Amino acid sequence: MPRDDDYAVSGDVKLFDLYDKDPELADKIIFGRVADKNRRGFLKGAGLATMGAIVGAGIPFHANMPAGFVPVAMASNHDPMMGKDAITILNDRPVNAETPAHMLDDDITPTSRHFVRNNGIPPEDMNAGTWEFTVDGLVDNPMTLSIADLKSKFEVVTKRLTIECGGNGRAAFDPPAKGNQWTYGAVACSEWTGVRYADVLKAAGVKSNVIYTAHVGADSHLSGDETKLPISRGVPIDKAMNPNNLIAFAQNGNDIHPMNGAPLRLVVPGWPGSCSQKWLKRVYMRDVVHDGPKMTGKAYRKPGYPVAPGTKVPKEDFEIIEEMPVKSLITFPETGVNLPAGQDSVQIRGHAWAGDVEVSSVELSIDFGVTWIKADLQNPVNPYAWQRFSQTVKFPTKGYYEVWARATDSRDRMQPFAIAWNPKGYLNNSMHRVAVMVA
Ligand SMILES: Nc1nc2c(c(=O)[nH]1)N[C@H]1C(S)=C(S)[C@@H](COP(=O)(O)O)O[C@H]1N2
Ligand SMILES: [Mo]
Repeated sequence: MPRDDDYAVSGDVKLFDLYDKDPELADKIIFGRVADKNRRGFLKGAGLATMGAIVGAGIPFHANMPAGFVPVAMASNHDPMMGKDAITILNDRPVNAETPAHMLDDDITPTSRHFVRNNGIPPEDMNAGTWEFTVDGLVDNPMTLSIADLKSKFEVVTKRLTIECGGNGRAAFDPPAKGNQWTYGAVACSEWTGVRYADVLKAAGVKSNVIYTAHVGADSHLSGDETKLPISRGVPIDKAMNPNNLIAFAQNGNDIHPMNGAPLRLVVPGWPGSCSQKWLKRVYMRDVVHDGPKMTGKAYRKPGYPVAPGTKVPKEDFEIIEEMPVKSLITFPETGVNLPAGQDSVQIRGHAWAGDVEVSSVELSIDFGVTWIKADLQNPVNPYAWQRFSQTVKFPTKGYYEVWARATDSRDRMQPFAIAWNPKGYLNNSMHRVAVMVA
């Protein structure tokens, strides 16, 4: 049994370290006692003083804090940044890297800040000049095309498209879910140039019995087994025919980055990033739901009904994840910011997006969700581009605050405060919170 002083409480206490080692003791240190899950304002006396010491300031709205609440200031533990423009490397074989929220402030995500999610080993040959791409399966005119053919035969279009990994936000799952422990940064909105997936499918003549697509990339399986694909996903033919999906050969006006699928990739926005096959070599049309690697079992699936955290769910109750849920991200200020003395207001900025539809409003709270302030929200520049929100908020006194953001989509679905837990850790669209210290 560790003793209390094994956990020196200081400004650098990290939420995860503390909770990993001994959650009950952590609760005791943070909250003074095990949290009463049902009421607000339980925090007083020593607990409040301890929490204030950890976040480094008094907490003006502490009476509004939900029971069992852990200030976000304690949870920001980005590793030293390296690699692709200082984004956070989660894994190097396969390569997985996410971008801290405050580095996603641009309307168009620079290539150097586009997250990377690889399931296998990228191909060595990414030569755009010799690349061949095939459309076959249940089509009238199977075709093999070079990138030059794609450019000459089809209309070339440029669109800003949001790609988000289905597992973005998994790190917050409790109990934890296996897989990349993405925090917030497995999302990006780059500008992609290519031809419409739908135009190519129409030219190939999709047969009337087709219900699903199948996508194949040139990356290889981690095991080295050449007969295995690391991932091959597909989408229902109706989704494939959406005119916003691209077969892209350029990212932000240049060649696609090698880690983002050079020289050719699918971009199927609004659905899990896994639908956007990188290093695209082939798509084939099927009269059954595609059953490639990571389509079956529990991959990119969740139970068809809500489950309590930790529930074991039978495999047959898992359903393929389709549209991604409404979400927002605060990209300015960076969490943990100290406002200089004399400054009591700041312009909050970020982006919001919503699967196949638009975001209709974004609201901010600085008092732990008791009151909400409507943010200015821009229209998307094109369907599936994320939408800029901004609003200046004024803090009534000095102390520790959290800014919370919640978006609502055009179907009136709103981001929740809590995670809708599922066994594989997908679709966490709980509100983003950033810590702000007012001096
Ligand atoms: N060929 C191939 N395509 C792929 C993957 C992959 O491992 N191989 N990963 C998928 C997943 S899970 C996601 S979230 C997106 C990520 O795209 P990015 O790495 O360009 O950000 O690519 C998808 N396309
Ligand atoms: Mo993903």
